[in-house]
Amino acid sequence: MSENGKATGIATAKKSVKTDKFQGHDYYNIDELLSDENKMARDAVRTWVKQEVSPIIEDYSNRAECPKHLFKGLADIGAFGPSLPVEYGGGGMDEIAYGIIMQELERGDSGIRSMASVQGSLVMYPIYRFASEAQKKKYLPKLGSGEFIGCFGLTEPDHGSNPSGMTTNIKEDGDCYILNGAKMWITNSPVADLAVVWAKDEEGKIRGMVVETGSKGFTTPEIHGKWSLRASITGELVFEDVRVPKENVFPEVRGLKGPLSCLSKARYGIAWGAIGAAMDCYDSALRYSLEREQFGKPIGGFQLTQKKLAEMITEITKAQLLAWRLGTLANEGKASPAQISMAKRNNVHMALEIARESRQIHGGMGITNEYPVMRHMMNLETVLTYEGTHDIHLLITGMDVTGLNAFK
Ligand code: TGC
Ligand code: FAD
Repeated sequence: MSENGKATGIATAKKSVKTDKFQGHDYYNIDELLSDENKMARDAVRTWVKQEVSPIIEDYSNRAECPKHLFKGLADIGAFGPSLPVEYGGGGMDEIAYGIIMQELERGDSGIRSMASVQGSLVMYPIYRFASEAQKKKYLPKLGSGEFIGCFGLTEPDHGSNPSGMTTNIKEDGDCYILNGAKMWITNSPVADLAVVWAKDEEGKIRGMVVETGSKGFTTPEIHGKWSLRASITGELVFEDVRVPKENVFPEVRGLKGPLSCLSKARYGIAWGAIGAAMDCYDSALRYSLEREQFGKPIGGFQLTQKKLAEMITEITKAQLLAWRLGTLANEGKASPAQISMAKRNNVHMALEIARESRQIHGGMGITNEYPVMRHMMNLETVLTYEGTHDIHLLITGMDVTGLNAFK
């Protein structure tokens, strides 16, 4: 059943595969649990993705180029910090609206959702939560409007899953700190105006700070050769004696809980986002299975194809319910980091499995860019790893239920 409760009419769909014919899938009438504002946000972003993302994404992805012009459009549709207060550049909506916006963006492409996740949850959120009032006023409106692009530097070449081992450091020097070190795999760094950077102070405590990319000694080389998230730009952050004004360092927060609280916000968005990629793969497979004939009938009429489709919609429905419940907990300020980990892990893995099954239903055509499936599949390999790997999230759940730490 489609989201508006009508029969899908997919069987009568035209042959042109380039037009974006996506429609949402809502087998359990979850729409009834959404507010009017949630549905309006969803529909507006879906329309924007159909108009601005779908027509260009295969081409940009093929060329491994970031569609930078979309930053402004993302700002205009309110994709940067949807649940942050309006006076701080956000959208003033609830957490479910934030989630559903990420779902629609990732339906278009995980890299487009990444543009919004980083800007809203990993750059605006820490500035909103941890920076001085003067810093909030200086940066948040321009980040919310897309005038400034931000990036988030936690991962280092030798410290990915274990960020507490970071070696990037600051040393006090008059009215500045001197920043040295390097960050790796940083989404948007080559196009960023500023970076939220996490580094150890002289006491070995992790501190957060805003570093402007024009600063002397600060470079952001691009990482090339990615087979995944090709429409998203990724780079390094290299700091060689960079002078960071003291007012740019977040005054109160110390320790890993600073960056990890930002990750909770972004992981929550990914738990929703992955459903978008899964729905697109399912939608494409369902339509293809009704159009493609072998042995004299549509392949959707064979039991083995129906098994794949039935399992896909079952898994999507379970993931939707998980995300919706997590959203209601988040609205009440009660979503725990471990609950967020479970949803991120489950939903991304679910989406990747669906992409693989969908690729099979498309046969040989499934490996081409005539269909979105292989692009989603390759993207989801990154999504499975960033913001905490699949196994790290399993260990977070394991620790939560046993009380025993199996990381170390
Ligand atoms: P641990 O001792 O467990 O925790 C240190 C402190 O942090 C607190 N905490 C959290 N706080 C808020 N939110 C969370 N999710 C939190 N998780 C833990 C914790 O209570 C403790 O507080 P306190 O007061 O006692 O100091 O730290 P650990 O060193 O043992 O590490 C735990 C571990 C492995 C789970 C953590 O380091 C981890 O999550 N590792 C994965 C790293 C990761 O996710 N990196 C992501 C980099 S950013 C990214 O990928 C962006 S992609 C962007 C895009 O394009 O979309
Ligand atoms: P490692 O930590 O080296 O892990 C390798 C393998 O070992 C994994 O399978 C992992 O699960 C496993 N492993 C590690 N520790 C354990 C353990 N204790 N027990 C069992 N298994 C373990 N980071 C940022 O800070 N900002 C960004 O904007 C950003 N964007 C990214 C964009 C892309 C395209 C990619 C690919 C990554 C990005 N990252 C970013 C980094 C990302 O968060 C890390 O890649 C991720 O946290 C994993 O770190 P790693 O790659 O060093 O892998």
